[in-house]
Amino acid sequence: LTLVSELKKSIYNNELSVFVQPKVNLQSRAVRSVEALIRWKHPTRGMIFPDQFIPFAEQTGLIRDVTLWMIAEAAKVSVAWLQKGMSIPIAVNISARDLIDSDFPNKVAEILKATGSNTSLISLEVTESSIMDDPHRAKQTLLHLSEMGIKLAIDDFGTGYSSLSYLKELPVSELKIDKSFVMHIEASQNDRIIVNSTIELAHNMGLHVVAEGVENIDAWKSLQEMGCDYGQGYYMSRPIPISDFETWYQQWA
Ligand code: G
Ligand code: G
Ligand code: NA
Ligand code: MN
Repeated sequence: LTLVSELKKSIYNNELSVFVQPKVNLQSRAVRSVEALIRWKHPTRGMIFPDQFIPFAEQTGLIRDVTLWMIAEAAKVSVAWLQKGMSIPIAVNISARDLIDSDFPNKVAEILKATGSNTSLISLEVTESSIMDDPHRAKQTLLHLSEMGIKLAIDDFGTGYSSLSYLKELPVSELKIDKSFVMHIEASQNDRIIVNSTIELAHNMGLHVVAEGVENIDAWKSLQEMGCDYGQGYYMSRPIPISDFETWYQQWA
């Protein structure tokens, strides 16, 4: 069996699963939201991480079904959490392929309607580079999603080649600084300079900032001093199965 036919089946065979990692307010420690991260529990190969199959799903077009599956799962979980009083937004990663599909926003709307989930509790993360694949079409899709009330984040900021003047025109509310700049913030003065100016830039553009790759308390403190709004990383939690999140959340509070 080829990976493509296996991946196609995985969607219907319950082999895909959702892990989550919290984004936390660096001043108050409050949990702001979670990012949903896909995992493939392959029956014989074991756990397959997204880096090993998402690029492949993108090349074959299977990513559309994968993305819609993730959004549907996130929407269902969001409804269940809300019933328990947990009003925590869930962010799903989308791909370049999704951004050029003019019907994508309608499909998202259908899923949200069918699951009865609150639009404001589902957000989407888009990498810089996936936007720059086809900036014009990406902008149309993002505008449509934004008009539906969906919050949007720019992911992996700093690793792409997007022009800031272009990003300024997009209806995004969050900028995520790539973990490669944050992980060595203690040791590298260059990284500190990059992170600091990115925070300032984002704030000047009216965006809030999430630093990814927060691995220890020193990084947290440096980011806090720089005025970074939120952090995400191993120091708070590794990505965990979504069913474990409630326990983590209770312990964190
Ligand atoms: O979860 P992990 O840290 O291994 O994620 C590795 C990469 O895979 C990250 O860049 C992440 O954004 C991406 N990724 C994780 N889940 C999804 C998903 O559901 N859809 C897409 N398109 N990318 C994902
Ligand atoms: O590209 P994206 O931002 O979606 O990447 C998320 C990826 O980063 C996931 O693979 C996740 O496992 C990983 N990740 C999350 N927190 C940390 C961290 O603190 N350090 C490192 N090295 N990786 C992290
Ligand atoms: Na992401
Ligand atoms: Mn990222």
